[in-house]
Amino acid sequence: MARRTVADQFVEILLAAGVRRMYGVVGDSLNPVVDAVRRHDDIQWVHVRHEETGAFAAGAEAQLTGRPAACAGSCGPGNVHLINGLYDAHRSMAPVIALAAQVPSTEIGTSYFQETTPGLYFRECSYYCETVSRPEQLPRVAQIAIQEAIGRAGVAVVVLPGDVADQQATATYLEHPYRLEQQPTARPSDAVLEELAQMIDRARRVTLFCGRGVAGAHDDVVALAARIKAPIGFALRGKDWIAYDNPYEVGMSGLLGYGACYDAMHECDLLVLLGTDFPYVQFMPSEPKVVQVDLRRERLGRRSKLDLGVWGDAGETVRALLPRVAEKSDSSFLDRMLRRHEELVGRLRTYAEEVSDRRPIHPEHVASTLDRFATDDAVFTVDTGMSTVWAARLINATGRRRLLGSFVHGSMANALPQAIGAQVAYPGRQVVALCGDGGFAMLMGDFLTLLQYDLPVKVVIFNNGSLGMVALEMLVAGYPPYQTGLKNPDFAAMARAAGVKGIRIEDPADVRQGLREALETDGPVLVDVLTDPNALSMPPKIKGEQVRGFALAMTRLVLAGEADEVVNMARSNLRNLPRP
Ligand SMILES: Cc1ncc(C[n+]2csc(CCOP(=O)(O)OP(=O)(O)O)c2C)c(N)n1
Ligand SMILES: [Mg+2]
Repeated sequence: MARRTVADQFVEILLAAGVRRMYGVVGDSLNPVVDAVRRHDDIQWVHVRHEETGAFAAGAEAQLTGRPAACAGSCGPGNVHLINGLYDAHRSMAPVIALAAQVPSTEIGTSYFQETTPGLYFRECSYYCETVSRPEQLPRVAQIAIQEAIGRAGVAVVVLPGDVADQQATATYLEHPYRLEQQPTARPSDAVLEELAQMIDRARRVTLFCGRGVAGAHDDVVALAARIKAPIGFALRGKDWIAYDNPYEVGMSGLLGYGACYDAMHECDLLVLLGTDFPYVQFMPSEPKVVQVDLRRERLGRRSKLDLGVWGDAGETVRALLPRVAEKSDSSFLDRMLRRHEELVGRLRTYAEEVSDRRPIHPEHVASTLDRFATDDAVFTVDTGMSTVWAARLINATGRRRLLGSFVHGSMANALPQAIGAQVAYPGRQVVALCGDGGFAMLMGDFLTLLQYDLPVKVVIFNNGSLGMVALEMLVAGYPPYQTGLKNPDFAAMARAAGVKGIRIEDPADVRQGLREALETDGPVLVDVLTDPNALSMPPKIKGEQVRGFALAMTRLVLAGEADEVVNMARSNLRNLPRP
């Protein structure tokens, strides 16, 4: 019988915890683990071209499936490369087990070739990071790592020297059926529920603002809104869970927000935050009373003054609250917000329609066409940058679709790697990556992973020849855009040279046909759409100083002899130019 190694034991423990994939790049110190993966049927090694991609992909898989996923990097540089993706996974609450291989245990502490100290640099992007220095230690370290990842929802790192991984497994491990689906009910105490019910009963205008914590509670939240005549707004991470089949929806707040959400949050007299850690205090109102409901007690009150902090699961709280609150009869606030929302969103839709034949191609047209043609259960991954704006506003939730981005960590180049994780986990599902040209080029090597595994991801590049979002930030802050231009290849030709179908769209008349063809193709496709570099987006509410900043930047451009640029910018953005 073959020798059972520490690496085998590690893989078996991962399997028992529901891990089905390990994303990474092989390397000397990792060989025992890679070989153990090879010898076990139910776990697959997914060979990426950059470890950062592996970490993003594992994070995406974990977010979509709810099961832990794993990634791995060889000693030193191999696992240093994991870092940015792990930050994203950790901050997105994705249970990811990262294996950081280490130099031989006898060499640790000697400045050996490739030696690093993972415990130092994974500290901030994990709940747990421990080194296994003897075979007997592995079972419990692996077990604890998994518990930390699934229990606290984040990253756990196991540091394993190659020589230890290759030793005979000695200790037996503590068997433990993980029962990943179990979820305890966390219902607030009766006293707190009663207090909240009274606050709602006393209020005249209530707004509900939802985050990711309302996942699974759609119908309950909508029922509460119906009962208390409350508009429902959301943060981007709440969109998938609440922005469909919802007659009370008033859109999204935040820098990328749209619709009447901002108004509903500011004009209510009681704002109820449900399962959201929405980060921007600038968008929080100061007038209304504020209640926050969150399962994570440490998060209560960290973004806004609170009149009541409720420790509990959002869905449980809403369900327990429903029979306790009185039905409101006055729906004038709700009606007003819904009317305003319809008007604002109508404008957004009409705009995307009106610009459909504009040259250069307007990105809104591309996003809304994708929304129209994509399947009902598609997974969209969106790059940090303007793609996130277009998706947030124009890709509609259906209850079955998922929208993944780097919404908390805010890293570029996330969309392609996340699409890889999504497609590997769901081979039959439509996966569409909305990429910036800057973001795509940043981890472009992993386009080849689509080829490697024939992953049918549809990569749509919003090729505006610019680090567009930063150009906008510069303008708003009063700097003329500098070092934001990108000289790009014909990405579609590049894809074809790599053996992948490539479609280049330069003419607005080809957008519909090109995207439809891409979505209908069986294998991977890259669609390179030349989009308007001047398409900017403004937050729903703009401060006076930002307007002045924008004006100032325009003036500077004129003074620098770039008046044409200003005219182009204004032409492209008549809809968006802020009104002081
Ligand atoms: C790793 C990383 N580097 C830099 C940034 C700062 N940043 C945010 S968006 C952006 C520009 C993205 O450009 P592109 O991908 O072309 O998207 P666009 O905004 O043009 O649609 C930059 C540089 C970041 N968020 N992450
Ligand atoms: Mg760009």
